[in-house]
Amino acid sequence: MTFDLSLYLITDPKMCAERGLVETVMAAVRGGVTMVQLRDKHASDAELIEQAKALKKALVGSGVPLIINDRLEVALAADADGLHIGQTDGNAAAARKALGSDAILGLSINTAEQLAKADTSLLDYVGLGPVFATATKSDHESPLGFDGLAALAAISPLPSVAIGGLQAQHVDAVEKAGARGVAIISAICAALDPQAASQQFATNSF
Ligand code: TZP
Ligand code: MG
Repeated sequence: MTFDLSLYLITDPKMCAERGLVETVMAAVRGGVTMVQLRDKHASDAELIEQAKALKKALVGSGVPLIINDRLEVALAADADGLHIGQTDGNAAAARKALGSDAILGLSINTAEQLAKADTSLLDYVGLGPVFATATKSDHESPLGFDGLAALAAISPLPSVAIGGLQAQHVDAVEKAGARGVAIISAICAALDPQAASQQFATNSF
């Protein structure tokens, strides 16, 4: 399935709780978000399946794909559009086999070694980061900066999306570094107005 990495929203359960998960995501989509990833490290599969189904229903007709973080079983049960896996999550081959050739499959990358090891023929995109240190992911790897991002983007055979500590004013530098988009949690989910926050990212190019 076709996808547009330019403004990739990743949800955080706490940051979306007050407004509601679906409400936050749909406000962000109205603001220009092009992809949505459901990410919750602590929810049960059953809880995540329910949330994924609600999001999938809300996104019908928007053209915005729903990606699930880590949980292959959830992606399958909710008929999501794809799966994003990290370096320590399940393997890409099993995910591709289970999801089929049309699913969108992404992998997190922090180093050239990780990229060299990845079977990119199984993947559709890579997430490169963190660009900056961020409080959103307490166990993140060392920050790449824009130079590190550019170095990885240059050797990636796949389109890449940059992640980690990014704000609307960074979009230009990310684009210059060669990534195809920005992946955002706090700057949208924790914004007072997620629609307006998304609009700021969306109007800053890509
Ligand atoms: N992976 C690397 S950094 C990060 C993840 C999931 C968190 C990004 O969140 P934020 O709030 O956009 O910095
Ligand atoms: Mg992961």
